[in-house]
Amino acid sequence: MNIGIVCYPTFGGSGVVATELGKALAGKGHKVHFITYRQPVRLDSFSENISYHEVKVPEYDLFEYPPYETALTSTLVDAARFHRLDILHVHYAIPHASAAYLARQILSQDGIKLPVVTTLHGTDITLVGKDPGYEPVVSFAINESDGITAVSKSLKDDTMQNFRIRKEIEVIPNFIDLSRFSRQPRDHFKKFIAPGGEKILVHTSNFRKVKRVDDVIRVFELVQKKIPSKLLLIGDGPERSSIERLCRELSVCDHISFLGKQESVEEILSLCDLFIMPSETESFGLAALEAMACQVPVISSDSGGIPEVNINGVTGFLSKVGDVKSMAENALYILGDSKRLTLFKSNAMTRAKEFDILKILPLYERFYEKISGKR
Ligand code: GMT
Repeated sequence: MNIGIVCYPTFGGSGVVATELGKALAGKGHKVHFITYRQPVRLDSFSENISYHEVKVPEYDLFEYPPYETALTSTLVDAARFHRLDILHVHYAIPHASAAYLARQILSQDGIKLPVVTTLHGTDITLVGKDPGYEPVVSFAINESDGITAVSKSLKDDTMQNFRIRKEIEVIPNFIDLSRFSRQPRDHFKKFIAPGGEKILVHTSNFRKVKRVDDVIRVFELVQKKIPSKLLLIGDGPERSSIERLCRELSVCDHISFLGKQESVEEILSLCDLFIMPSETESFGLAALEAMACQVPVISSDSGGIPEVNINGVTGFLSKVGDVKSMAENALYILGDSKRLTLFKSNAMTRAKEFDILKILPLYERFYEKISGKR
C-alpha cells in the first residue's frame, strides 16, 4: 500500500510510535510517506520505501500565529495527488485529524478517495482535546475519520466519556521493536555510574507536569535512605529546573544524573534495576514498555492505560497517583532481595514480548485494508 503518516516529529510517544510503525511497514514492502514539519527523531536510517515530505509554513507579517494546519492540509493534498496514497494515517488528533478531514474533502472534489485513520494517543483526549477551545473540532474530526484507533482500552473509554463519538474505536496497543529494545551487556558503564554496586533507578519523560517527576525524586529519596542507589533522569522539559531545586532541597543531588535527551535510550535502560513512572495520566506508558523490554521492572501509578502494560505484583507494582510512600515501599520490596529482583526483571521482559511489533503490525495492516476497502 501507499501510506501517508502524519505525526509530531519530536521525542514524544506518539511521534515515536508513528515513526516506528512507518519504518516497520516500509520493511514489509509498503511505500510510506512521512508528512511532518521536521524529520522525525526516530527516522534515522535510509529505506528505499520511505519518503519524507516537509510541511513548510509560509511566513507573513500579518500572522501572529502562522497557520500550520492550512500548510499541513495543502501538503497532504499534494502528497496524496502526486503519490496516490491509499490511506492517510494521522497520529494525535490535534490538529492532524481536522487537517486530514479537510484534505480528504478537497481531494474528493477531484474524484480522489483518501481514507483517513486517526490514532488517539493520550493527551489529545485526556488533557488538551477536551478543552472547550478545541473540543468541537476534535469531536467532529474524530467522527469524520474513516477509522479510529486508540492505544489502550483505557484511552478508548476516556474518549467515549469525553466526546460524543458515533463510531467504533478499535484498540491497537503500542508495540516495541525487540531487536532494538533488549538488555545489552553494558557492565563497564554500570561500574562508572554505580561504582559501589548501587542499584540504578531510572525515569524517562518530557518533564511535563503530567509526568510528576517530583514524585520520582521523592520516591528515590526514600529508597536511597534504605538501599544505596543512583537515579538516572533521561529527557528534558518545562519542569527540569524545579526538579533540580527539589534534588538540592532533599540533598540527593550527588546520587542523581540528569542525562538530557538521549537517542540510544535502550543502552542506558540496560544498566538499570527499576523504572519509575508516577504519571498523573498516561494512556499507555510506552516509556515503561521500553524499560520492560530491557528487563527493567516498573514502579508506577495506576492511572489510565498503565495497568494494561505493567502487571501489579508481576512486572512491577501500581500505586495511587501521588502515593510516594507506597511507590517507595514497592521499590524497596523488589530491590531488597536479589532473587526477587531477578524474577521481576524476567517477568518484565516476558510481558514486553506480548507487545512485539511483529504481533501488532498485522493489526494495523488489517485495519488499513478494512478501512480502505470501505470507502
Ligand atoms: O506523554 C506525553 O506527553 C507524550 C504523548 C505523545 O502523544 O507524544 O504520549 C502519549 O502517547 C504515547 C504513545 O501512544 C503513550 O505511550 C503515552 O502514555 C501518552 N501520554 C499520555 O497519555 C500522558
